[in-house]
Amino acid sequence: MKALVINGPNLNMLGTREPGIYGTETYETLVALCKDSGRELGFEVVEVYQSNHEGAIIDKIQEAYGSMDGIVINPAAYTHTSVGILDALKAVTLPAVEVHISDVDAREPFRQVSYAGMACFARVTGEGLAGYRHALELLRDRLQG
Ligand code: CA2
Repeated sequence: MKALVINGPNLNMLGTREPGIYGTETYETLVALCKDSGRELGFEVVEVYQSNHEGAIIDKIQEAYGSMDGIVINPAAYTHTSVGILDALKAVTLPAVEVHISDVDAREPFRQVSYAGMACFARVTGEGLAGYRHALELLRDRLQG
């Protein structure tokens, strides 16, 4: 089993600002958490990718076709705007889980809209960084059928 974890814009800033919403842990901690959790859950590969650019995220999703078994994605702000990311997820037909650190449904109305989520079989919100482990667990269960 090979998983690709994708993080969208500004998530590389974790731990530097807005600790009340996103916590105090850094992006490096998140990468380590994904890799460690993935290993424990039985994944052979967990690649963790971050970009601030919509097109780069779309390229990465396309590259996963044929080389990865599933995707965990936090598209960050692009969650609420990007039909391009939705279309890429639909095009590759890989099982995908949407994850958000904060409880997006309890925040501003514009954060309660998710385009990417329409191509995902599961959604994890409001669990902080631990939500990435939960998302990988849901992906593992789906892949192991
Ligand atoms: O809760 C989430 O995971 C979000 O995807 C995070 C996005 C936000 O636009 C979504 O509505 C919900 C923002 C990520 C920005 O992360 C920062 C981290 C530290 C400092 C500033 C921003």
